[in-house]
Amino acid sequence: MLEIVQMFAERGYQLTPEALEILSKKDTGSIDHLISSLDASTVVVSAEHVLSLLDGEGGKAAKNVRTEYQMVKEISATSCAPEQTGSGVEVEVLREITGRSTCLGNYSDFVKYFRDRYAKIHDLLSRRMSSRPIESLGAQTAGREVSVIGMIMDIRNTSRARVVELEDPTGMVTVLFARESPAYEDSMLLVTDEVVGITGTSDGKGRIFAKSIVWPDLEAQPQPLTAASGGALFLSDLHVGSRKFMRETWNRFVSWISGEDPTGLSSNVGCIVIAGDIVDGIGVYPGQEDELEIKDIYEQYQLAADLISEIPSGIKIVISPGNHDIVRQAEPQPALPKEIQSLFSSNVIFVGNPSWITISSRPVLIYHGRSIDDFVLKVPGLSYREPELAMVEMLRRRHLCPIYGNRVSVAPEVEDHYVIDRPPAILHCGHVHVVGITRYKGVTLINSGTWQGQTEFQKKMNIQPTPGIVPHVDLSTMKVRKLRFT
Ligand code: D5M
Ligand code: FE
Ligand code: ZN
Repeated sequence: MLEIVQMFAERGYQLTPEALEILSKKDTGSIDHLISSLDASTVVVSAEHVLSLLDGEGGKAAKNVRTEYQMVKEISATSCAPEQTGSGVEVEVLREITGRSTCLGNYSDFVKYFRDRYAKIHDLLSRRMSSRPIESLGAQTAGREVSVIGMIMDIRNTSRARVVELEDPTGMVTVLFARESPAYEDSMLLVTDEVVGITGTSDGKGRIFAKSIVWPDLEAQPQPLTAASGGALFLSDLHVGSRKFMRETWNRFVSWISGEDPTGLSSNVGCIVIAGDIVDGIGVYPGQEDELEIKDIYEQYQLAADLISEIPSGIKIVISPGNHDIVRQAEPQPALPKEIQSLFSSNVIFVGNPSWITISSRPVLIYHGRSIDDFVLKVPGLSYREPELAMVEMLRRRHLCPIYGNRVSVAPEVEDHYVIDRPPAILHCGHVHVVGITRYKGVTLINSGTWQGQTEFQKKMNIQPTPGIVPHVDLSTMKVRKLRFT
């Protein structure tokens, strides 16, 4: 027992008695493995930590991302046993932008937007570290260890260091990550416009030699005690109207959800969330015209409404928009317009992008996921093949779209709607057309793939979609299954 406590203490962790109890039954090798997968921000290792990490044994380790993986079994839609029966789950919309947009795009809007982002994330970071205002880094701090919280204004590389300009409401400081310093590798993960904490040695002349970075991150979430029941399905990127929309695969899904399902799993589904790109739209990318089966966007929505009406009407359906939908491109995007909504049946609930809802009391954060394009471009180790790892980066930063002014155009609302101020039970994205599922700090991350085969455009971009796979979440156990309809 003492040996185990020592193994953790040597690496800077404390153990709760419950965690020690569980670990006392494990061999040294697996304990060692567990320690190495702990998040650096953890101080006290609890039983929940240990259980969630043991749960992830056999998972893969990402290059730059410390995540907790849960192996998700891939099973065919006809070979799984139901956990329970009974649908009728409650769906509630908590927060979304529709009708509340305040942005005019003035200079003062940008100032307010970034101030709000800073204030919100500063609050989250302040729970994990104490910091001082940048303006207080005068000559008297020379040679002393200091901590500050700031927004990353610029990142550049020199032959010897990564150089970051950090700003808070009181001033700017230059942070240096020397190539040989332990924080150098972590500094590769920094992106512009995110808010982080930095600890290092001040030179008293406006520079800090960094020792460590603190991200706002999530605390590991224990499994919530609230009882939830039923099942939910997560879909996105139907791209109705595209020649590549997979009608037969959809028909198989509709048959299954309508009860042609010997296992009965479908009968507990009470809610289906669709996270954007309902239709293919028009003029979204060069040469799209040639790939459209339906060239009128209203007709595309009419067909989408017909296809969705094939789902039994007792199931609640939540639709949020994406970049192919008929709403403003700047995010946050409002819900689909009323004239489009009127095409759909009454079991459909329309929300903006992003949105917070609850399904059977589980908080769900829905975001189409355009920022994944920027993450993949800027953070080493991320790719379109594993969109769930980019989603982990959202949680680590407590922000859905930290990088400002790249591919995603975010409107400067007075409030930053992209801050993840509390942990969702589920973060649901799409956009990438690749199914990706993982668990991070107790949050279930789902990227729900697509119903569109590979387009010529995606072929050129080397994007290999995984269409016709539906993630199913059992809301009582939070177990995720992938149902394959191809
Ligand atoms: O996005 C479908 C996929 O295509 C998704 O992985 C992003 C990728 N994509 C979209 N636009 C671009 C550009 N301009 N360059 C590179 N990759 C891109 P969807 O939103 O469904 O079209
Ligand atoms: Fe899409
Ligand atoms: Zn998209």
